[in-house]
Amino acid sequence: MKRLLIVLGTVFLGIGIVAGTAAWAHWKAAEPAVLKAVVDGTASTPDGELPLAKLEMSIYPQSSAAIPGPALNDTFANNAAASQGWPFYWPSSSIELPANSLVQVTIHQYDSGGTIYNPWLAKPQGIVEGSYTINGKPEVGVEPSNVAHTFTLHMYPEGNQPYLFVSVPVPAQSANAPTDANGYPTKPIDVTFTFRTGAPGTYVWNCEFPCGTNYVSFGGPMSQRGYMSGTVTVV
Ligand SMILES: [Cu+2]
Repeated sequence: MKRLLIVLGTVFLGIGIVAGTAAWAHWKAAEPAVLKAVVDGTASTPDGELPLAKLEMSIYPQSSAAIPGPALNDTFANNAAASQGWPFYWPSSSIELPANSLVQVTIHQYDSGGTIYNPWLAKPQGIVEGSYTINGKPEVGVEPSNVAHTFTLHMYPEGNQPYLFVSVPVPAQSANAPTDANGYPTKPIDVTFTFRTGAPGTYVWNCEFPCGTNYVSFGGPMSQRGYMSGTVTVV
């Protein structure tokens, strides 16, 4: 009986330490400032005239003197990001969009890439038809072997929110693209796309290209809010 109590005590202590560490890590990893899509006129749609909001983001292969990267209140993540060169979305992974609007996103892409596991994600999904362009040219997708990252916006596994799913691939910079003093390609690849928001809701987004570390390259930046995942609030 005494031994059983000791075993149980040890198990509960272990659970307590794990839960405590998770709560601590969550509290430390405070979200960056919210990046808001700004309404800039209207656009005509099959549903009539809707507000047109615009949002710009960049993707960098690693931080530099010019672009410090996500400043998380998390020394472990910051150190790993610096030593392993984590890529990140910039200037924020916390996004706010207006409800019942068209949202035009432009991503300035500076990172290299490779082959994505699921070729379905090398094509844009859930966007206004024909709105996907690369450097201003209409495209239907990216070669699955030439993807750098994706911006994949989706729902929590709950049924009480307006449906919203958007996934867009961004192509890789070529390995021999000329770079600047910060080590970034001198010219970004600009990807634009437009999608429609519905009623207010809270969503998450993440990258679906294996750009991280550890198991199937889905660790590190891939599992860290602020780098390759974040939140989307439709208000
Ligand atoms: Cu990525």
